[in-house]
Amino acid sequence: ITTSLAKDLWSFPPNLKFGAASASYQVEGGWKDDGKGENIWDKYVHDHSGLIKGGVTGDIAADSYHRWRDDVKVAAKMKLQFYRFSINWPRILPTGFTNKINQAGVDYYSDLIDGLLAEGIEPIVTMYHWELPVAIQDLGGWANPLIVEWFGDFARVIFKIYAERVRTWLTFNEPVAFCDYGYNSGMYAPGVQEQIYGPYLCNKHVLLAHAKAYRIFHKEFRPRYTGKISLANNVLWIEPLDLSYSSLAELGRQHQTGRYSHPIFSKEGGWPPSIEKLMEEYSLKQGFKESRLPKFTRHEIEFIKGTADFYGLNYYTTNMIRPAIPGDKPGIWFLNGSPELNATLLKPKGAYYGHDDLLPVKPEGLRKELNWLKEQYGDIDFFITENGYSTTAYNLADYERVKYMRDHLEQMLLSIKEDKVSVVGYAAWSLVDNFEWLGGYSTKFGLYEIDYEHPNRTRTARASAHYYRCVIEKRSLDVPKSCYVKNYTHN
Ligand code: GBH
Repeated sequence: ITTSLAKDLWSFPPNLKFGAASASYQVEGGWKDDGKGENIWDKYVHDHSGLIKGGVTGDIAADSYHRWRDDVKVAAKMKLQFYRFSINWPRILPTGFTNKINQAGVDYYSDLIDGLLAEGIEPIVTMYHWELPVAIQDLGGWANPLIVEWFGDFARVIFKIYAERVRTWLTFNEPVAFCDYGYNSGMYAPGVQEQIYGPYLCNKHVLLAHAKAYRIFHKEFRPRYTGKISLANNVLWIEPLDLSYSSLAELGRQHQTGRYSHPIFSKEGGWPPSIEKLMEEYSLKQGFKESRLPKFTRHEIEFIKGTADFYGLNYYTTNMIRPAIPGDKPGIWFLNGSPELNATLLKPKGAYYGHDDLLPVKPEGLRKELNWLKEQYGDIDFFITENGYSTTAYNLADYERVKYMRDHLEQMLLSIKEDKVSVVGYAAWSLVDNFEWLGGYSTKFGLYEIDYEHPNRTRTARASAHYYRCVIEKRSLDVPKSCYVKNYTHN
């Protein structure tokens, strides 16, 4: 394989769009303004402030609920082609259900969408980036099969209001993260610690809810408005620590990524066969009468299969895998492994790190992941819905982030040019600094820095914002040296 690209191949294909992403709880604030209902993150953070670094909350965050015009302004300054943001479910439906629609919430996203369109920036909407209405969690949340209908109802409401102006939709952000962290380790909202069924019920219901929304969109809205819809999967690239573990690594990928991809993107549909077999054997061995991985009916398999117009992926990192040895504590994905696989995940050698030591930087993993996905699911369009680097302190000279972006864009170009993978979008995570879940405000992912001491939450360009604008303007990785240095002129 070619690992570095000849200069004349450094241009980006014209159909590839550049943008940035955010999520409602992480930036909006205004957590109880103007009739908004409570979501599970509002509650989780208020109830367990000890779990969040610095004891902070998302009550104000970047205050995008009031300062969305500043977000549009910085997106325009960077010449972004799209801005991916998410809709806070109970801001639109305060009870979680369709009995009550909160007009102020409707207007908020409507204004944001119009503001973006006025600048020629495409709005891309994530319908769920973890902001479940508390009332629905009280009924079991993602463990309750009725959520499929409830999410479908919510989807229909927002399609009705916004589908004329929004042409790219993502149902879910990283279901593997909110199912495993929310219903397994319980480190994320809603904080359910249940390793037996929780993450697998969530897995199945999310897939059905995704398919439900896809089918509503295609049947009731797409004929009038056109548009595309998919989901944003978290993809962790997994390498065998030793070549003899390569089939274990493959099983790991199927467990991490395949469970949320195979049912939608494969020709045959349903769970990845290797995982179905593994879960059945393991469950019987544990004394259960059947697999803990809930079965799909024939009808459900068909219902889910083929419900995506492209593949959305959030790529951050790569891990190594090896069989568990005595003393390992297999946990869940991203932490250290999985008990079902009897395997352990390790940090790769030779990686560099941002502030978040859970995310070792391995740009080559992006290319390997894209190749693997293409091999598994065919020659479809791929949209990189997140990719980003964390820094710690207030610091505008974020040259490591510039390097991170450059290195990942290079791997993306290699995929496109050498491996002939169709990549149609790249979203930098994130537009501005935001509430980094358990990391609070100590972990910073923004291209623009937020001044949390200032009531206006002033947005200031980092070096990476300047670099990204250069790349977007030139549509090439080959940018002048001046693009690599800090520049405040567009601030
Ligand atoms: C993305 O997840 C999210 O979509 C986004 O909201 C987030 O801001 C971004 O990454 C940066 O983290 O402290 O042990 O709970 C990426 C996958 C999974 C990485 C959960 C961090 C949490 C570690 N993330 N993991 S822990």
